[in-house]
Amino acid sequence: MLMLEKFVDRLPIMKTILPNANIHHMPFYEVTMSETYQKLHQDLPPTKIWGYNGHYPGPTFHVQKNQPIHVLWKNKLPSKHFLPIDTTVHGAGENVPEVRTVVHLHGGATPSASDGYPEAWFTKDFKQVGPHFTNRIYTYPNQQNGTTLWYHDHALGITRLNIYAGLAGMYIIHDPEEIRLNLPQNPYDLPLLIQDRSFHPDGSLLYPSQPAKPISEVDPSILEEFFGDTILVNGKVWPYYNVEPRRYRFRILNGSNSRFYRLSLSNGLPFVQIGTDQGLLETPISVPSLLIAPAERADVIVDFSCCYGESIVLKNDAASPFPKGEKPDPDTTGSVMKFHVVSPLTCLDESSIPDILDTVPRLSSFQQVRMLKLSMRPDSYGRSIHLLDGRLWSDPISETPRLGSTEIWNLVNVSHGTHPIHLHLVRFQIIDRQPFDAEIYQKEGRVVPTAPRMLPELNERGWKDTVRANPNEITRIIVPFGPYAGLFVWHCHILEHEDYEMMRPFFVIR
Ligand SMILES: [Cu+2]
Repeated sequence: MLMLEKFVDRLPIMKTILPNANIHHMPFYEVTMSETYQKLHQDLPPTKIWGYNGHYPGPTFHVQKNQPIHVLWKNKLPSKHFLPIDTTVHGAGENVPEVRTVVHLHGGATPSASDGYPEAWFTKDFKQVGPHFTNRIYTYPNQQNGTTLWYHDHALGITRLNIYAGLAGMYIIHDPEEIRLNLPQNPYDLPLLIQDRSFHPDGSLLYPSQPAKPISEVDPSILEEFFGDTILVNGKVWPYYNVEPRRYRFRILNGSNSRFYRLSLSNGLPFVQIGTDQGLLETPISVPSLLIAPAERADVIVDFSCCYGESIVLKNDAASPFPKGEKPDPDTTGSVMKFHVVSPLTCLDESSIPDILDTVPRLSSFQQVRMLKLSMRPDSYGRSIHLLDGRLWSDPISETPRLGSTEIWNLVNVSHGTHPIHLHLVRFQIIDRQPFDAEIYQKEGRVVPTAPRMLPELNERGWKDTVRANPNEITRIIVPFGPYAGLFVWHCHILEHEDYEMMRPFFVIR
């Protein structure tokens, strides 16, 4: 393992992308995926990455609520992948081009044709396209609550590798109504995109071609999970950031392949969480630590006004795999970044945190209930394969909610780890979680609850698009299906699971 000095590079803030043109009063953006080299740490040679507009992470979209935009995503990547492809996983066989891309706006309420279906992929200059490809230009309506979304690659069977190569960026929907809340604003409103990576000594990205217990018949082989030994924020290894003694708003995104984080600040300062994946909470929730699974977002305020002169480490103590794996080493993956409260106040901090942020109407009526098992079994090589409802990606569509209807999905996790389950298109609420008897399930296949239903954490009681489904628990979510009909996917956001069968299509019918 490469030992890199921590907190020596300043936290970069991704550039804001500007539209190339306006078409019929709609901003039109062009984004080119390309290969380039980027300094990820002062002591590392430049690292080969794949970036949107040549940057890792990609530029940030700042869009206005109810202002639709068009985006042309262009693939200018090489025809060879630089990370190890396992041709035995779904959609990644010898019969498809090695480098395929398709962009998904995570959390976007997006029509099907612009949602980035995993088989709507395209190669360089659209020379080849996948079976579900229909259109080059995507439309994002932005008719949803102001919040932090992110865009990333979603090509079938190689999503974990394309995102690991660098294909991810932030997308912030600004609601003009939010101004009345007087929350900290730019330059005190900052994105923190957290990812783990490993490196070869020459600075190149290290993604193992074999799991810890190698599979001799399959090379390269997919891993059950990937955990890097180095933490990056906004594309820099263990950065630092000089802050003023005032309130900051951080839009935290876990963009890691498999790693969960339980974040805390070394001086005990709390996070005041104001928003979840899909928008503001009803009231601010002060939490000493913040658990965040792959693809989840947390919108938080940190008030540094008390700590002028202090250096504060953003720490992580989540086990990997979560929750039963190893705890991180405080010297490496147990640290994320450092804040130095050393900058003088440029002006008085007049921001505030109001007691009431928004209304989140509780959903209660529903038309359909589904029991969906999250399970695991060995494949023919003895590797773990994770399944949704016991089905493969290629099995016929089984979830066909009606447009405008509301459903309760019971996510029954009979596997060993927490799966962050993400549904495209929709936002949902977590109703509760209930533990069940794992032994009875193993012996008889019956789900017998062992304790009462537990309400979600206070900071989970907002609109969500990704939910942590813990092992030996039934996680119930209530989901209004809309605003569009059509073909979408739901999946585990541990990318190594998503790429190996833990993803299913669903079809919203009219
Ligand atoms: Cu999973």
